[in-house]
Amino acid sequence: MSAKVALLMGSDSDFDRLEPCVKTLKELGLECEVRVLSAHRTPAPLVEFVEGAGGRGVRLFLCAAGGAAHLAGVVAAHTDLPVLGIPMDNPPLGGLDALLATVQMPGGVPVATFGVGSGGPVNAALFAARVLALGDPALAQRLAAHRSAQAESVAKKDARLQARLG
Ligand code: RP5
Repeated sequence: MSAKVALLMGSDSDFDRLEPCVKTLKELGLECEVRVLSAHRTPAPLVEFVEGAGGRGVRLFLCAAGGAAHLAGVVAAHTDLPVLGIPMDNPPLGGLDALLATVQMPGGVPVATFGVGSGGPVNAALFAARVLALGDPALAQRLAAHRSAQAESVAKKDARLQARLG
């Protein structure tokens, strides 16, 4: 069974900002289950999903939530798989609330927390791929190609800037 990632979000209102995460996972060839499941609004279906995920080949959870963001912590409380938390930058507090709720876990309940804003969802996807690449040489090669392409794109941007500056 190939390794799968589960991307959970607390609300469909989070999805637009998570599309770059899904896109990055797809570019790297990772299979992904994407679900709206809330620690607060659908607690029982969330736990059912988490408890069944390992049996379906899920090897890692990405959990995105805003506000009082308990999603990643609740998932981590119900699994031994790695949990990556993505705090969403919702109004009125701009994501500081979600960042603190996701990062400040009690000892014994690990959640690797990513940044607030557009970098967080992409970096969480890349980090998930790096973890899974430890046991998947083909994925490791795709990650290396992705990093090279990124460097080339920055070099092109620099060349354009130099041309503009004369
Ligand atoms: C969180 O509450 C969700 O992750 C979302 O960021 C936030 C607001 O949800 P909606 O009221 O937009 O459904 O659980």
